[in-house]
Amino acid sequence: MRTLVPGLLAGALTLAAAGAAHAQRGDITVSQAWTRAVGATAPTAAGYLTLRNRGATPDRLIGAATSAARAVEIHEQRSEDGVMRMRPLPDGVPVPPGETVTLGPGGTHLMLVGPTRPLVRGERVPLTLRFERAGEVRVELSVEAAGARQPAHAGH
Ligand SMILES: [Cu+2]
Repeated sequence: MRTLVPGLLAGALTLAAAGAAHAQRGDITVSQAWTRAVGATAPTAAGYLTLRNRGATPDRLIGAATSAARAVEIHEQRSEDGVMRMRPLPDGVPVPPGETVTLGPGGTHLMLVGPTRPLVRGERVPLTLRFERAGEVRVELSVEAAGARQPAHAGH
């Protein structure tokens, strides 16, 4: 994944409306929010995004919700004895000051449990993230192809 020039990122965020693939609230910015297309009967869908803490105080992603799924859990995924396993992260995801944390394939991710409808490639799925300090941040997951390994607009 290419890295955005900080100045350009700040400019882009100023223009971003609430509910876009980029969002900002307080010291927290959210970008590269995406998921994959799934059918109506899929038990789960994964959500990925990049979190940045521009402030001087630690924050933490503690929850999320979307109308497109029954629940959203925060999972970590790791290989144990050669087997990939997922488990919920009850304490959420720390976002230390000045750092960027990426939730992506093969690692920490959001798990949309029980999608309430098909997720169609090209659409955007509203998602509300809840942070310990920054509060609620509304963003949209862009729905990529079923086998996508990264968002189509990575590098914008
Ligand atoms: Cu999971």
